[in-house]
Amino acid sequence: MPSTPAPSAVKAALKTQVIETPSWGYGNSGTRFKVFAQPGVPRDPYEKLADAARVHEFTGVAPRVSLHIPWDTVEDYGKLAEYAAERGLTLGAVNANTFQDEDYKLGSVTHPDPAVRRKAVAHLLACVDIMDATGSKDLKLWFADGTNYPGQDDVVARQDRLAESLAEVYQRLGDDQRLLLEYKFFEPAFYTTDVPDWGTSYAHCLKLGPKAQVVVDTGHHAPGTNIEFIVAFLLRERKLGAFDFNSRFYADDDLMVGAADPFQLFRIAHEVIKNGGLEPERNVNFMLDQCHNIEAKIPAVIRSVMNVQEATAKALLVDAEALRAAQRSGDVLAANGVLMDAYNTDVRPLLAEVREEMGLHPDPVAAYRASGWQERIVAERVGGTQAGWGA
Ligand code: LRH
Ligand code: MN
Ligand code: MN
Repeated sequence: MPSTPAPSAVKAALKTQVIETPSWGYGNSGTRFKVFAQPGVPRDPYEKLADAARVHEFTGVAPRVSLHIPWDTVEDYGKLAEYAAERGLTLGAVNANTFQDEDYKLGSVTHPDPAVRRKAVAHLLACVDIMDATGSKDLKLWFADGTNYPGQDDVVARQDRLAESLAEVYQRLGDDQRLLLEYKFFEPAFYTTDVPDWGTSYAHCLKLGPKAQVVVDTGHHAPGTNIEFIVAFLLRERKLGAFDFNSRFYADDDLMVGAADPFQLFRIAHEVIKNGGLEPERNVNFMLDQCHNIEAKIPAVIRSVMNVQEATAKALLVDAEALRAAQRSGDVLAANGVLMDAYNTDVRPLLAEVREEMGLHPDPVAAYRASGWQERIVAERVGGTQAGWGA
């Protein structure tokens, strides 16, 4: 007999999910060809938080904001955390940036010159100081390091330098802080990348210890890669630290999550749910890593949060018992049918109910548009800054 999960349990689970939004998603961004500035965008990290607070106000599930250093440099990080707290927010992952400095042309933590490596590690350690001040728990590392030409550098020596640098940063972490290592298969390096895939990230994290975990950025894989398999594997190994959600048609497009392939997002969410990834003790950080180059930014972040919720809701609706029974009996079509039934459910009414039960408007984008915030920031903020990305 089918035993679809009780709506009350599905709703309760949806209310516990936290989606962290990126500070850089609120600023102007673009491609290497052009940045299209939008009126009213934040001029400093404080204004980014003010916008993030609107996303949380209308969705109820986005109370944390990732920072990117130096894009979000401020004098006093304690003050920034207080400003966030006054708006019902906390500061989330601190993203280190060792990819926009002249010195890093040949790499940062894997650079052949020890002086450059020192500079890069010093930046990572400074990011942990910032975490101490903001109360952030996650140090998120993505390295642009790699080579463009065969023979350019010794790939194994680069792995050694990477391991040594990571170990020094790992030592500096507090008991409740984590190092999250993100991988990406290419760009900006085009021949070798020092952390190109989950296996490389996993191997380094394994060696570092329990406070090191892998970040899966959904836009960082070759076309056709089965991302949900990676997610399932890492959850099984207790090494999935976080997601950077976005979607891609071609490469690292950073489009809104769920826009390009909502079915893939559902398959990922299914592995998350099935393997305990939503349980708070697993501490998987569901982050967005997106840039809204041509669309209105705040509503786009709201839509992205909703897209993650929709995929999660569908995954929660999977009839796990029926799925297991079909799998045990080798009924391939029935097993696949169980997943497709969940995927094909329109969960929007369920999520509208969840929001109403949380005291929110059932349609967060409409509520945002009616709030007058956009008109206010357009009038008040003159000379918005560019997100570091595309700068
Ligand atoms: C790299 C990346 C990484 C950076 C962000 C801005 O492509 O995904 O997470 O910090 O983009
Ligand atoms: Mn990312
Ligand atoms: Mn990326």
